[in-house]
Formats: sequence, structure tokens, C-alpha cells
Amino acid sequence: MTRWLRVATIALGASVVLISAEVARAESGRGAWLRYAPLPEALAARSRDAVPPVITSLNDDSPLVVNARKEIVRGIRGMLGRILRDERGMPTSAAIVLCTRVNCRADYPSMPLDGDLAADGYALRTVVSGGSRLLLVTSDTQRGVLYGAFALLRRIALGQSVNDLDEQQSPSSPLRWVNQWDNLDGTIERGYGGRSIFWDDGRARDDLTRVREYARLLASLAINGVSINNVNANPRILSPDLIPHVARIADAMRPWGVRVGLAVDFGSPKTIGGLDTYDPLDARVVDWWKERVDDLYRAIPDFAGIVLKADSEGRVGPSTYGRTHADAANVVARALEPHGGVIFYRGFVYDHHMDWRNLKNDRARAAYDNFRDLDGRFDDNVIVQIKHGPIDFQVREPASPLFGALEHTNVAIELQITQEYMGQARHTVFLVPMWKEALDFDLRVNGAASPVKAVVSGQTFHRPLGGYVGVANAGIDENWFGNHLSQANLYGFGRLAWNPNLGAREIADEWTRLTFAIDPLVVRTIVDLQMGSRRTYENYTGPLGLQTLTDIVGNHYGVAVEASERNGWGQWHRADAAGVGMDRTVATGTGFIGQYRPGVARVYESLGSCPDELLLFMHHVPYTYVLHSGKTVIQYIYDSHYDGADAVAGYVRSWTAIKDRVDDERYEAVLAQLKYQAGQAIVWRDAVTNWFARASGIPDEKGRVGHHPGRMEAESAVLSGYVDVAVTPWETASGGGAIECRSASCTATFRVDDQPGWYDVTIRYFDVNTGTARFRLLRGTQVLDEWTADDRVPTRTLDGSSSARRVVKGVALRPGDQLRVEGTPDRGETAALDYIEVTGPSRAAARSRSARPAPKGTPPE
Ligand code: GCV
Repeated sequence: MTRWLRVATIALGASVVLISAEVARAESGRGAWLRYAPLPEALAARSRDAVPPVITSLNDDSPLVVNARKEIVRGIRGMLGRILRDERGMPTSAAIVLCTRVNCRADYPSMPLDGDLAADGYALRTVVSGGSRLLLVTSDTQRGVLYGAFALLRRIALGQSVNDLDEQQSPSSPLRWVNQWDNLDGTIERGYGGRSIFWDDGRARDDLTRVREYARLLASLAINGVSINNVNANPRILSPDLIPHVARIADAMRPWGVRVGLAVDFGSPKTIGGLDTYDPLDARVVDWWKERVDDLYRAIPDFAGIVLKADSEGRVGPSTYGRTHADAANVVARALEPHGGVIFYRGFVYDHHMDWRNLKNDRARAAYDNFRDLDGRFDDNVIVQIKHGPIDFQVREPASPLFGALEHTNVAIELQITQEYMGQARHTVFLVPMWKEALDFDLRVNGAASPVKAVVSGQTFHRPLGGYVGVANAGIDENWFGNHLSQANLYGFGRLAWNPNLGAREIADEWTRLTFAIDPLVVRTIVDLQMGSRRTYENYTGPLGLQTLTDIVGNHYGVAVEASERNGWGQWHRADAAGVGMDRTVATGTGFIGQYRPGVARVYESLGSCPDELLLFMHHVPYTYVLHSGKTVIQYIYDSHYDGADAVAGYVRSWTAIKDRVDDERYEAVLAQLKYQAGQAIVWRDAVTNWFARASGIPDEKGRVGHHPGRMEAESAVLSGYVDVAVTPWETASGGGAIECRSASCTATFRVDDQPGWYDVTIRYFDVNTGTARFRLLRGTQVLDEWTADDRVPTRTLDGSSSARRVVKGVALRPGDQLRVEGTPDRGETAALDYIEVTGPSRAAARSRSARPAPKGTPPE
């Protein structure tokens, strides 16, 4: 159902056109950027004139070209309200014509179809033939025709002209894959958008509707491969009974040009193959891989290939037999090679039992140390898949030095679309600006400009294969990722894989127009929010190269500053009373910096030239060290956390300004998400700043850290039933502790002594994932608010992840008022409370009254 809401004026190129924007009342987000909403009338009218009334394809009824035709019909109908005539063969009047160049030339020998197109590239051209205006969508492949169809629709949706088309595009790299970390039982490792669309209960889902929809979304981004199971692979995936299930999934995706691949377990020859070894050089193992792969191709002739995680995080690998990663990759590669398949061998290999006491140990070195000496020993259908940074998708890392080191090996960059360390879709973080930094990172190979994007495209080292792998983890939730705004990350990944030279803002702008609205205020609001969101997240979770200060041995979500320390996982920041940061220099540290080419290493090695934003990734410095910005490290840590939390509060305000300009359903969902994020940002801010204040002993020069006007600790309230409890880690609760209710129901009563006025009352409580505790806030006997703690955060303990905030706005208070919080536990959830905070205009006014200089003549008190 839709309604006409308003008339808006927007600038279109040089001219100003009056448009009407139609806003749908409710959208689930399932259509993502392919929703084809009606265009504002002025734009629609312009495109209607340019779009011919007929669509046809030449000599081609392949499923891909049929889908391309259907997609254009669907899109034009949705956006322009016109139903094209769907025909076949030579057009007799103006038409959109879809064809591969071979098929086109058969009917139109004189058609201007020249130009270099890489595989999957496409051309959109307006030509006149036999007196008819034709809009040609051509490619050398059917997949490219489909991509051209999506490109044409994107142009129309963005309000760009389709009058005299002469556009030709080729992908930057041949391999553009997503990985799904889906388990066969239907769960997804690090997935935040619900259960698997592929698997359930050990088999492919009966209903693969969402798989087809996902393939369509991927095709619209020109993604041509997907591995459909977790890289922490269940060996069963290669068992004969599972192959028909994989084949069904491949059938569902094939009409969209998306080929299916699998992640496998290297121990499979032994675990499911009945052999007593998985030694890659053992002839029986060689045969086993060949037979299994042949079976796969019998069932799935266009099977795309295999992803392999070996010798990492507990997965078995070639080291068991003293073999190399090249041996492991090649045994699988040789089985795939006769069929044209490829293997992505993951460069994410490191020891997670490192001795943290040894200051020379460094996980960041691992990928380079494991792969550098194997350069040139991988077969040509092997691609080493390298995470963009040397650690693991942290909020700030330099690009992996391995990109600059493998000259005779195919490589792909692995980017994480799912927001594992980036707020798990509960926080809005647009990752494209971060990926752009990695792709534009100049590796200075032989002293010349050599950005990572040129290495992965194969250009720098003249490699035949290379590309992009995004860990997507889309799930079955209506909006795919658990947060409407997170969809922009999959969109951005696909657009960059096609063309890494696109700008981050350009991508955000496109995505917003396609997904939400073309309304300038909506576009500006969402694009600004998305563009600032990564820096904001970095500001409140781990600035200056500290990495995401989260619970790295647990859920990777909430704040836990020391979780990274004193364990073997190697995500150390080494903060102590004297200083902070990992010394990775060649001179005194782990030597990691020496893995870069000299032009890069020089910049990082010297404190004078190391950029502030990576300082603590590269160097260990005292808290009083002065940054290029002129601030001390400690003051920057304090300031950035306050800035980050303030920025998220600003997102909530700017979002409310577009109410009624986007559909209600998504408006409300994003509002709730941003409000939650605003609360969490404060939780992070307080935890990290308190932790560093205690560690460094240096106060915040602005007096904010540890001072919270209006905050009253729950432990100091008058308690009935509630008991004190220590919270671990200490910094995740104000004052280090909280109260929890271990009986049927409890109360905590706070006395307010503020000036009479209007206040906001914030209650910080804990919401674990075991039950649904209930809360009420009362002033005297009047109930001001009630709510349930029914969130499903990934924790059952009181900590940073389960911290939640409820804000009750506009409460009239007088001195002597009693605010009472009633908590009713449920199934192990103890209705725990941390504090309440009474803030707002009346308090600010009272503060500024007391800060005003005394009028002249007033005697000092
Ligand atoms: C699939 C990180 C994640 C793991 C993931 C691993 C990987 O360690 O936390 O969930 O495993 O990376 O990329 O293999």
C-alpha cells in the first residue's frame, strides 16, 4: 500500500524539477536495493519517454537472458508504471534488445559492437537500425547481459538519462565471490540476520525461495560465486548423501549466474573417506580428492570451486605431516583443474597459543611468515585469500603486507561484510570507507605506486587470476542482515569488487537512492550517517590503532578492554600503567613493520611519520606521548570516546528528521537500532575511558571521565530484595558493580534532590539472553514507564554486551521525589540494574545558573 506524501524540489543536473515522491507505508527490506519503487513523477516521465515499449532477446532463451528480460520488465513496471511488450527475435520497432555479441552479430552484422570487454563485461548502447531506435544490452557472456540489464535498471532508478547510451564496463577482477559461514544445522557463524537460507537440520532447506532471491541480489552486483558453508567446515559436506543437496542449491542460483562452491575440511580423506591419513602427498589422498571432486562435477557441472581453511584456529592442515600450504592447496587444485575449478586457500593461518609474555611474538606477522616463502609454488588455479588486514577485521588495521609479497601467486582480498567486530549489525557501521583505505593502500612495490586493488586484480604482478571475497553471512531475516542500514555493506562490497575506483560516498549515495528514497533530505541524512559511521565506531571502540577493544575470547561484541591480553590469541594492545600499544618496529619490536616494502616500512617505523590513527598498532608509547594532532595519547582516547558517543546521539536526531519521508516500518526499525546504539556507545565510552583513567592515573583534562552529573549508582539506592553483585570485567558497570534480584520481585529506590523541573531519567540495566525480565519505573506510586528485557544479545552474563539503557523523557521532578525501579526476574535473568541518571534541560539550567559570575555587589558566600 502506498500514499502520496508531498511534493519536493530537487536539483537534477543543471535544472530544477518539481517532483512528487511516493513513500510506501511499510517495507520489510527484503527487496533491498532491487525494490524498484515508483520514481517521482517528473523523473518517471523523463525516463518513460526514453525507454522503448518492447523488450526482446536475440537467439537466446538461456535462463540468464530470460531472467535479464524479466528483470527489466519488472523494474520498468515498478519504477515507471509501464508494462513492456516481452517479445523474441528481431524487433520491428523501437526496442530494448538483449543479446551476446555473437548472437547480436548473427542478426545485425553491421551493428557497432566493437570494444574490449573482459569476461562478464557489458555494453549499453543506443543505436538506430532500420529506422528503429534500439537500446542494446550486450556482452560476450550471458552473465554479462544479465549484469547489463541490472546496470540499465540502476541508471533508471538513479534518475540518470537512458536517452543516448554509450556505456561500456568490465569488472576489475574475474573472481567476485561471497563466502557464507553457514553450518549444516542452519546456524551461521558470525551471522546476525537470522538462520541460514541454505541449510537446516543437516540438509538443504526444502524451500529455496530465499536462495533464489539472494542469487538475484548477488547478480545485481555482478557477484559470480558463493561458497555456501562455513570455512570451519563440517567434513560431511563432501559425503555422497549431501551432494544432491548442494546440487539443488546450485540449481537455484545458476539462473542468476552465481556459481556454487564449498568450504571443505582438510582432514576429510580420513574423517569421511575411511583413509588413515590426509597427507597431501600420499597417493591415496590424491585419488580421494580427485574422486570426490569428480563426483561434485557430475552433479554440478559448473561447480565453482573450493575454499580451504587449514592449520588455523584448530582446523587440521598440512603441518600434521610436515607438508606445506602449497602441498595442501595443490592437491585439491589438481582435482579441480580438469573441470576448470579454483581453490581459494585462506591466508588466515596463525598460532592461537602464542606466548603473550614474549614481546617479540606477534600474530600480525603470521600470514606473511607462513606464505612468503611459498610464493610461486602454488598451482595456477590456486588463489591465496588474504584478509584485508594482518589481524582479523579489526576497526583499524593497515593493509596486510602479504599483498606486496606474493609476486608469483594469485591472491584475493577477503573483506568481512558481516559485522563481527564492527557492532554485529546492532551498530550501524558502513564499511566501504574502511575497505577503500585497504584497496587504495599503496604497497610501494619496487618503489612504484602499487595499490592493493591493482595487486588483487592481477595487474601489479601480471597474475591470471585474482579478486574479491566478501564474508557476507546473509540470513533468513526479512532484511537479510538484522539491520536495514547494514545492507549497504553487501551492496558496497559488490560495487567495489566490480570497480574499486568508485568512491565510498558515491556508493552510499547510490545505495540510499535505490534502497530508501531519492528525496534529497533522505539521501543527505543517510549518506552522512553512513559515511561517518566507521570513524564514529572507531572513536568509541578502539582509536589510534588499538583495535576493537571487545571481548575477543567471547562474543566479539561488547566492551572488554583487557580480554585481548594475557592469552595466546595475539590481539594484544599491551596497555599497562606506563603506556600502550604494540611495538612492531624492526628496531625494538616484533619486526612486523619490516614485512612491508621499504617505502611503507619507513613511514611506519618512525614515530615521526607513523600516522596517528595507526600509532598504537605500530608503537608502544607513554600515555603522555603527543600526537601529530597536538593531543596526548590519553587525552585523545578520552576525547574520541566522548566524540563517538555524541555522534551516535546525533544520528538519532538526524534520523528523526526524515520521519514520513521513508516508510514507517523501516523508519521505526532503524530508529530503534540507532537508539540502542546510542546507549551502547555510552556504555563503551564509560568503560574504556574509566579503564584507561585507572591504568594511566592521568585524569581527563576536561573533567568528564568518572564524573557523571545526575548519575546514582544502584548499589547506593534503598534496596528491597536486590543484592549487590560485582560485574566482570569491572569497567562494564558504573562503579564496578550492579544489583540483581534473586527473589520474585525487587525494588531500588532513589531519592531525587534536584530543582523542580523537567528531566530525562535513564536507567541502565542488563538484558541477558536467558529470559525476559520485567521492569517498571515509578515516581511515588505513579508508573512512569514499563518494559521488558527481551533482547537476544549474545551473552548470559552481566557485562558490556548485556548492558542496555532505557531513557524516559520529560519527567517532572521536585526535590524529595522518590524514583523507584521495580524488577521482576525471569528464567535466570535477574532484572539487574547498574544506575539511574537524571539529566536534561533543568539540570543544565541549574548548572549554568551556578556557574554564572555573581552579580556585582553580591557578597561572596
Ligand atoms: C569462521 C575469526 C572469527 C571466526 C572465523 C575466523 C576465520 O577468528 O572469529 O569465527 O571462523 O575468523 O576467518 O576463519
